[in-house]
Amino acid sequence: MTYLAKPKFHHPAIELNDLGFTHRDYEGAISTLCAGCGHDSISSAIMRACFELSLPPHRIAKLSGIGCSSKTPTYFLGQSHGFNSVHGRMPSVLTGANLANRDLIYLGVSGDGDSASIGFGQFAHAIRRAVNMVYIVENNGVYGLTKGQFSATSDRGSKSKKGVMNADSPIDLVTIALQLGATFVARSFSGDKDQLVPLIKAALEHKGAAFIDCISPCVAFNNHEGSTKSFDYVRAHNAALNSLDFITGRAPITADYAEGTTQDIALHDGSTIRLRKLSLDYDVSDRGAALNHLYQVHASGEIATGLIYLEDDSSDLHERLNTDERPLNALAEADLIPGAAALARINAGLR
Ligand SMILES: Cc1ncc(C[n+]2csc(CCOP(=O)(O)OP(=O)(O)O)c2C)c(N)n1
Ligand code: SF4
Ligand SMILES: [Mg+2]
Repeated sequence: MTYLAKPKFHHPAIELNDLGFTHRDYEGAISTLCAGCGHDSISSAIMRACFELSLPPHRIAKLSGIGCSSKTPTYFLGQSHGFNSVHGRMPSVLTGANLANRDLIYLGVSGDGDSASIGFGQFAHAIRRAVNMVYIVENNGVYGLTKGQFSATSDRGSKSKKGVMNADSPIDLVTIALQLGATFVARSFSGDKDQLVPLIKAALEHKGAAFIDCISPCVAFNNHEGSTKSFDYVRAHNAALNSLDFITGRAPITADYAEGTTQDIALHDGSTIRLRKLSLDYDVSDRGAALNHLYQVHASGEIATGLIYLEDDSSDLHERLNTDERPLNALAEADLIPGAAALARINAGLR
């Protein structure tokens, strides 16, 4: 048996969402990851975000590659569609699924090995094509599943558990996603649920490629002194730019904040992101400034977290390709084989 089903008993007064579901309806099998693994906290944040947004579980498709991180979709959203693909190939499988049926909500879950090493090209193309998805990298700086080798996101100078120094320069997926035109870019930490849950909610409501790099310490192989992805290191070096509240039409937030410290961003679906700025001069709508800021924060040994970039007037792959709005399985034979006259028209248009 590769996974354990969770018993479904719950307290009769358990909280219900707008669909009448409890958070138990968003759970999956019992996790088999190491106790304390950051990835389990991210699973729990995903479940919380989907519960709070009242998303119908059967409208969500979760896709992953290979790794401890990529195993996690088994442990959440047990009633959603799921596809555990090949190492580094999640982005192309997700792109294909999304092209076939744009009506589902796509959640790609990957690791730093899965996305920054073997799947680096796949990651890049899914982001630049603006596939409508939430793409989460559970970033622990190692290949956890294969026993802790340095991954491509491991910082230069950081030490392995056995004391070996990493001499290679790191790949920062946040910087790459910004350069590739991602319209929602964030970084968070598995140990900061208050920051992570609203970020996931906002990403789920975003149209286009929403990327979240979530630092997620590996307690078995990368949580020691000398690592820059350990719980202690990230807590001590977390340079949060902002924290946010995700406000749907139904749940306005009334808390008072000092003038100039908040910024409301209206989204397509009528909801609002309320940014509480911790770094007052930071502008989430300035891609160039974001890249510059990331460079400076990294050079000072800190880790920039929060909502790093948002382009609300975004588009997605379907809009760019002008595809039919109906899913492929809803198209009839006459739609798929329009006949000789339509072919002649297309050919004439190419002459
Ligand atoms: C094609 C292929 N190459 C290599 C492997 C071996 N392998 C399995 S998981 C993994 C790395 C996983 O690292 P990451 O994506 O960071 O996930 P983590 O376990 O750290 O969450 C590797 C190299 C594989 N399964 N398939
Ligand atoms: S090996 Fe590391 S990444 Fe894998 S489950 Fe254990 S703590 Fe998590
Ligand atoms: Mg990893």
